[in-house]
Amino acid sequence: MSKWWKNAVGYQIYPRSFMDSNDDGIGDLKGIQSKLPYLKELGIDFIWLNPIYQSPNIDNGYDISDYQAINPEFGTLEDLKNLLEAAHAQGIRLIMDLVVNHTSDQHPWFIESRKDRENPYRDYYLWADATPEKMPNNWQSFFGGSTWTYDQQTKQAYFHVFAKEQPDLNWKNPVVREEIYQMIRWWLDFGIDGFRLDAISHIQKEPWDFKITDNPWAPFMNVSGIETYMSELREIFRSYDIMTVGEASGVNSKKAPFWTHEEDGYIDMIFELEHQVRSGEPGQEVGDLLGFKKVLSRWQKDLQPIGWNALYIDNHDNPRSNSVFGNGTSESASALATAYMLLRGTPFIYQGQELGMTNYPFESIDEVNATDSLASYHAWLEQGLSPEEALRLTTHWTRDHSRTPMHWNNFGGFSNSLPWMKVNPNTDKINVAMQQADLFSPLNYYKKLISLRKSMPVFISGSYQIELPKHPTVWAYTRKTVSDEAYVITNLSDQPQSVTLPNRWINTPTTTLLANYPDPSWKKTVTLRPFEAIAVKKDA
Ligand code: ISL
Ligand code: CA
Repeated sequence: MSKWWKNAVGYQIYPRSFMDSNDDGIGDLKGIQSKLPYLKELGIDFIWLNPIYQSPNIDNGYDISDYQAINPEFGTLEDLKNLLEAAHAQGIRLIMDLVVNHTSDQHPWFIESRKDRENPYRDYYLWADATPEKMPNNWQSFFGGSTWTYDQQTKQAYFHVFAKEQPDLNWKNPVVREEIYQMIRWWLDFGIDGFRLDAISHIQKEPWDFKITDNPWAPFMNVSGIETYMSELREIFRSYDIMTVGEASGVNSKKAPFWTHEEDGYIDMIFELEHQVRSGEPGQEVGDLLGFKKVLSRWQKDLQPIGWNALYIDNHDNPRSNSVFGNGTSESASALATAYMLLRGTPFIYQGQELGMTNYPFESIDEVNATDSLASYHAWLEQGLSPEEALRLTTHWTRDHSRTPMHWNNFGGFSNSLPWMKVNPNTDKINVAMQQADLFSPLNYYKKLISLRKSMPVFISGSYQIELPKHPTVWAYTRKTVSDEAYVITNLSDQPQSVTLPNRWINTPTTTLLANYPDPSWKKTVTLRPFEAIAVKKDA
């Protein structure tokens, strides 16, 4: 199989918020197709689409009621075929989200399953004896509250690690696995180029009497026995020329090399969730930059001998990195871009990140959409907080920040009618049209960065060595192959930072590859300007 994804740069599209072609306020497949030239121009090689399947949208498509049908809000299967063909014609591949830890409670399997205890679909899900007062155990779901919901009809409870409308599938049941595998083959035969595997490390659970000690998620995070299911998935994946990236929290950097081993790993790469380090109480959380740098460095090191990384700083589940780790400026957007895009792995750009899009200034709970955020708002109210305070605590770190519509121009340009989520008012300052016209915009910087990455093999295959490891705000590293060396330094703070460069970096002639300020200085002691980024190569 070719390893095309090693040189590739991916672009994550949140379909609801990318481009609306029919002015109903919801982004759609035709909208995405209309923006392929934009993506081509940016230099990306593949798209990852967040779920577009039929869904009651309790969790914006992560609650699927039919795996083989497209949510009409997004279009039809025909539209997807057209998008796929148009993308392929431009040399852009397309991967889809595979959500198989759970389905929607509206999936026909679950509708059957909850009918009676003897139903043939009963064992497609996880049911256990319970009473309305007493659940089978005290495990907590990711979205708050018990992992169990009692069902009056059959007087048992069913299990869900996310919302109660997202019942977990019973992977222990071989019939369920066969259904899932058939569905996967159906999509691969349809011609898609791979999958992002949602919440894949949760498919195996501990026995219900497992006692939680420190980690509340331990009973369903990479639990032993998962190897069987992953090996079966590998069998299918390896028979197609595709890429797979697993969202696999709990698969740590010591285990990830085996999961992503080039010859016999289960999948090609992993989205680790660890580097999103934050500290502080709710409502005051801040990104922990030293933690961010340390975690990413550890993943670089641990996956170096075998294994491969998926690199990202933004996605649909987190606030905008340019607000969390940056200060909302073009400089911080390009510095963060430089820091992560020149690491070893396959970089992903989340829509709008290439513009340096920022967090949304929430003013009302009506602007909040994410299920977990709404749940936390109501929990704060129940604790007696005022609506203003509850809103502040909820929205400070909500994933909704990244889900507002894409900024195509001064007025948004996403839709001609009221969008499903409000457009960030700063679209008049941060948008595609303006940045295309500005040579020094984050958008144009991203283009240069992408083409630099692709033109120099050292950024693909070179080893990673961190420099100044203890520096709290400067991230510096060396990438090295037998024949080439590149040095990358970024000041990830809004203050000037004076640093002493490693001797190896300055005792040799170098050429600047890329910088986000004019006239970068390169000598023993340099004072880096706020969010300054410099990449150089050692001369041959
Ligand atoms: O493991 C976790 C925390 O340590 C969880 O965060 C979990 O892995 C993650 O939240 C899963 O997210 C994905 O699945 C969710 C969906 O809401 C998210 O948008 C998606 O990215 C349920 O399908
Ligand atoms: Ca639409």
